Amino acid sequence: MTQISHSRRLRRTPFSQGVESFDIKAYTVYNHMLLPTVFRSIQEDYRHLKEAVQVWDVSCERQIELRGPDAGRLMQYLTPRDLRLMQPGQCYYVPIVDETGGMLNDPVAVKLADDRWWISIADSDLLYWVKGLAYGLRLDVLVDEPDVSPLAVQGPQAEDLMAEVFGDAVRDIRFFRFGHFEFQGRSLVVARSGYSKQGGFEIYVEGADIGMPLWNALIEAGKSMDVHAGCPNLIERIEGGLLSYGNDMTDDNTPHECGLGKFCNTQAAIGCVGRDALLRVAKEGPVQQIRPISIDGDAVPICGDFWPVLAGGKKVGRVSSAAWSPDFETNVAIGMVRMTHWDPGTELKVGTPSGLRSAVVQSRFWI
Ligand code: THG
Repeated sequence: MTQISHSRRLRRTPFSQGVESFDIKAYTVYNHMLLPTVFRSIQEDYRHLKEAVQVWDVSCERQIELRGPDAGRLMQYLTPRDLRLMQPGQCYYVPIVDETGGMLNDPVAVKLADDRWWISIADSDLLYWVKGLAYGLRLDVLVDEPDVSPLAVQGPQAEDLMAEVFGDAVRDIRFFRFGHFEFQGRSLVVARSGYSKQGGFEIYVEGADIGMPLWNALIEAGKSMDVHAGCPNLIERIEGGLLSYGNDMTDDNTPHECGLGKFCNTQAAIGCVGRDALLRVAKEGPVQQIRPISIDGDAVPICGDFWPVLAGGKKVGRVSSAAWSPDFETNVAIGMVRMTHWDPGTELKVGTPSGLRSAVVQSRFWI
């Protein structure tokens, strides 16, 4: 098998040693960092995620820290989501757009204090855009990438495992909220969030030195729960409609096209970059939008590039993610479909590498 060469530019993580102590089969590169994609097999990882508990090295969800009196102002410039009611202790999923309303990233914003935020980014070099805005607008704020690496604990038994390591108080953390919890004398941000629909937590591990001690503590405490190293699972995230920046959307798409209009309050987001452009598309409505699509036939291959979506021989969209779902016994997919063909029940064709397949627009994602 062909290998990938390691160097300082392809960053390892504070948990890489832990990941390698399991039988890691494949990585991808995300924010210039290793992100595991397969341990036993995508199907076995999927089943285990839905039945047990996994520890995920998601260090590649890098943080951009905003620190200073203008931190909140800068954060509101970055996103069309209204942040005025957001309190310290809350996380928000926030679309980040450019001056044309194009998506630059879809991170989780973590409000640590009025003057201190983390932006937990998806796979794009957002740091330079944020630094550029802070400098260009002469804001009184420091922008940098701190030594913070998220470790996710996901699955139905996540709460029990977390309680073993951090105490029963973690059970009281509400969805998209966080608290501060001690591990080996260090205070860590622990949120109820994560890139799966199975429930769980994300620990924002501050200081690479406690990465392996924490990894080991979780694996040790989880032995009776069949804990295993895991990673964001392709099948489960498509079933759940969790979008992947760079795959399902790029800076060519507005949040409204991505179905993220519910995370935009553009009218209220005074100062937000791209506000005028977004007000325009919000009024007119998008002409294409993300849709759940089922694809007929046996298991499709990996979707490494757009697959054309056709109707009457004409291209009306594209599929960007697809996988066989054992639970729903169909191929589940995420696509961008033109408004003429986006109604639930619309019958389409998808050009996959294994031939032209029949497909149907769904009314909602599967989980
Ligand atoms: N957690 C953290 N950082 C991240 C991700 C994460 N950075 C990269 C990437 N994932 C960013 N993208 C997403 C996409 C979806 C969600 C979070 C981050 C998500 N969505 C929920 C949903 O759609 O059901 C809930 C959204 C809400 O209701 O607010 O969780 O996973 N730290």
